[in-house]
Amino acid sequence: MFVSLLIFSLSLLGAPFSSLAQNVTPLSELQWTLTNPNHSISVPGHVPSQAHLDLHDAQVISDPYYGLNDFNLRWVAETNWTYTASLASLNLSSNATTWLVFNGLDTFSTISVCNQQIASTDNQFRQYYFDVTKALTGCNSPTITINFGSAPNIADALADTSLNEPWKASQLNYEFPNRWLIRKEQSDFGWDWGPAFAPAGVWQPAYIVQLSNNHLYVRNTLLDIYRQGQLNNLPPDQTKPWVVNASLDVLGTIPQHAELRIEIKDASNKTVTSSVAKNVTISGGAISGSIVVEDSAVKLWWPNGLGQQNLYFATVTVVNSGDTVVSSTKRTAFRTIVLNMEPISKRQLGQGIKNGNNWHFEINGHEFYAKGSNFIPPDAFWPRVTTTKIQQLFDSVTKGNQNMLRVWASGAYQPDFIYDIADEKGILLWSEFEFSDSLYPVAQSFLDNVREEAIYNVRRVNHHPSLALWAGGNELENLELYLAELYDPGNYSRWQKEYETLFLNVLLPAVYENSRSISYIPSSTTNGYLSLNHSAPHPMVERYNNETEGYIYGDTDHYDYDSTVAFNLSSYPVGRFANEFGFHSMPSLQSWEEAVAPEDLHFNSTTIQLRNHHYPSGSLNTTNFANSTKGMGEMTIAVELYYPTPDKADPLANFSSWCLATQIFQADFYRSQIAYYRRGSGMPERQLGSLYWQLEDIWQAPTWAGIEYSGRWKMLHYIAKDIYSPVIVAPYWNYTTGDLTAYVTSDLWESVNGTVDLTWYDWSGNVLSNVTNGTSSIPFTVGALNTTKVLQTNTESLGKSVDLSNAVLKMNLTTTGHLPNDKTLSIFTHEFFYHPILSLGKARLVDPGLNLIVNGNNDTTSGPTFTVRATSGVSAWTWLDSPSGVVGNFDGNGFWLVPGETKTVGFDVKNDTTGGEWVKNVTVSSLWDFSTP
Ligand code: BMA
Repeated sequence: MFVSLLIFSLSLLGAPFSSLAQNVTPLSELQWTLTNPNHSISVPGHVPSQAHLDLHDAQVISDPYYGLNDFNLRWVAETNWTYTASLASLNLSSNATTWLVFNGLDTFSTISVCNQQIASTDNQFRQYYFDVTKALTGCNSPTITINFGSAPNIADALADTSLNEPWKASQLNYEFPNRWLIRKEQSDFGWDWGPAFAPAGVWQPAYIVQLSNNHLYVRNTLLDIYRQGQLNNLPPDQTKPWVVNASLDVLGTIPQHAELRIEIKDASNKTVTSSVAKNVTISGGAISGSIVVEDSAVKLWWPNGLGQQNLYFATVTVVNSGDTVVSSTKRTAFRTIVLNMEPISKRQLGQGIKNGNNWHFEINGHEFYAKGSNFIPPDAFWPRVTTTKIQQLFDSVTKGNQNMLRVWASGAYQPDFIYDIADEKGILLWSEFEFSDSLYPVAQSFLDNVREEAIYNVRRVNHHPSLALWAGGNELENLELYLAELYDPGNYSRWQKEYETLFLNVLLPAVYENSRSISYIPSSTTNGYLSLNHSAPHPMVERYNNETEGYIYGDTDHYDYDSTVAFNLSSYPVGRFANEFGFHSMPSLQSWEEAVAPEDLHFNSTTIQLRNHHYPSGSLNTTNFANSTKGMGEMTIAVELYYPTPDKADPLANFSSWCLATQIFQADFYRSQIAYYRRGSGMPERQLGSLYWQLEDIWQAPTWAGIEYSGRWKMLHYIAKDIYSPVIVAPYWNYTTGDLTAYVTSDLWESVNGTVDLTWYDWSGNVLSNVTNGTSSIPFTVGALNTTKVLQTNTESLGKSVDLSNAVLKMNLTTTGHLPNDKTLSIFTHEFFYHPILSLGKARLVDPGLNLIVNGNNDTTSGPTFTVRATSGVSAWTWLDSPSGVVGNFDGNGFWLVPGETKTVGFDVKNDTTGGEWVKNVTVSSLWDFSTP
């Protein structure tokens, strides 16, 4: 049924209702039809939606994620699609101006109303709005038609005609080519973790807006909250009051003498302040002004684990002669977040920090350790990404002890609801413009298009306290410019100039001219700037490779698919911040079963190989198994190097064990790196962040993800949760020299005392009394954001008295302290089992004799818990597995046990289709089970 939304504005000054201000109808309420060019397909369509989703709903195509549909459905991407609807039901007023407002069209559309062409669009990331009053005049049976051209075909056509083709050798190609020529989600054309559907449709909400005379419609709201005097990228003076700068982008004509009123309310609806804005300006369809809010009037917003997420509501109202014209309310908060890239100070040098520049975030003036991962598009089809899905995903983020996600630069700008959830949960979103792994065109029309996209999105999301940073794009300075210099030195200055044109001259001003609260970097991985001068025409001069020997600059990324060096600590980069690093693994059998036919469930079946896109085929070629085989081989080699290899009689059980084995290597490798980077907080590099690649899956495939498409946690997410605990103990082993140390590392903001118990066992669980300090209790004090050594020994000498293949060191830490901004005293514990032999495949594992007890099966409120006990040997990489039919996660997993030890964990159910029966089918295994039949 069609329901029209009548929005009245209630004056904050107490005036009575004004007359009809706006009539806003979501286009989702129309009856849409989707057709192909020859009308052989004509099915119900939706807004927001995409052609693939509507075709699947109408059963024209099967599930796009099933089997090899990534390849089979290319015809959908290569077809033009038309969405049509009648506007007859709308009762459009003839005394009003009528606008079409689209918050997102994907991508090449031609829009007609009453058979009159209104406009064409070519940017998925822009908001478009069109006055359609004339087209509707005298139109008896009004219709709207939106024709979407095939993005891959248009990109190819542009490539044929483009005079401004960026340098070819720099362009990483996945499946469909020429992605860099168009402003559409770059991973829609394929990526090394995802499919290539290149969908088309109205992917964001859209509206028909009717405005009677003198009324306005707010199409975008900018709120910028910063400390007086604050400048982008520089730490502000925290004693200054807050400035709340507001700016409304509107449709309609802003009255010349309009005022702006800004009211701030707290979460309980209590007014904090309400004042008329100063410095009001009206220009370019926007009205702007600001107020000052005293520091003491509001509470700060903090990220997860660092304090509370205090939220406020800001209402910005346009007032004309005492009457409210229009108002807009945004939920927001008070915080400063800065990426500090300033030179290392004398004070820092005095603390033992190596010279160079800083590269860390500061929240409300405090350094903190950024713990997290990289967030890719959660689905190949955005319209089916639900609030529930993101809430569950972000719950996993906070449960995983993460406080920051890097929103990777070639999906889409996140919709507001995703920032809203991050605001509530305290997840900082390092956000990026959508440019990745390519140089990009610099034709004027391309730059103008990008400028509009950037300004719209910067203004749209700036009110969210979770917004942590804007980065120009992914792997540009460190990879694209590096490749250009390496392979095309003769033209390097051209490529660098073009890069600066886009990333320093277009994107940087889009941030600096609309926000003072957010930092900007041109590239995700960067050595930072040589100079920053906000008054200069080009404020930022990049450092590039202008380095002084022995100094440390910038953030790092690290990928090494030669697993022989995976645990060689000297192969890890030393930098100030690790913004991505990783290795791929298989998803669980349960995830594979969602998407792959039973006969294809083996490691190198055609379907599984072709769903593995590391390494990408680089083209539309569906017979290129060579690259996939290489990626599958890397996983196999790593397992063979470090663990007993699965060898089960039942092929499905064997496949499942192999999937798990690849996850164990992945988790082991990431844990080693995270422990290393975190220890760097107390080392000369003063390393203050690790964000691994990648948080979650876009579909069911071998990827770097820690969370599978359904929400199921891989080994990685459990192990990351563990190693991101506030205070950790971890070993650091040079297996060539035998030098073994252990450090306690803390990201608390206060110094804490505690003990680490160290006990050597053999694999049967006997304490090795012949090892010096076979068992010992080491007291420690670890400073705020610091590390301290608790063990120094050598495994070569240890090997003289002990069979290293039959030895395990259990490290057990306990301390008490306060989480930042938390008055309650918490107990922090952490465990690490170290083995002085590189390959567990050569360790003298024994059957741990695992028992599993299900407690409180009938408890429907807190759910059951699971107690695991080892009875006869050390249980390595203990794995609780939940069956198909239930999605959720255990509180902990992948843990180790010595005989007699138990561990009890709960399970958080996200989706249960078994009516509780799943509990009976939970299983437990350990590394030992790989070699049992
Ligand atoms: C980096 C990322 C992504 C990529 C990942 C895995 O290159 O920035 O572009 O998917 O590693 O290869």
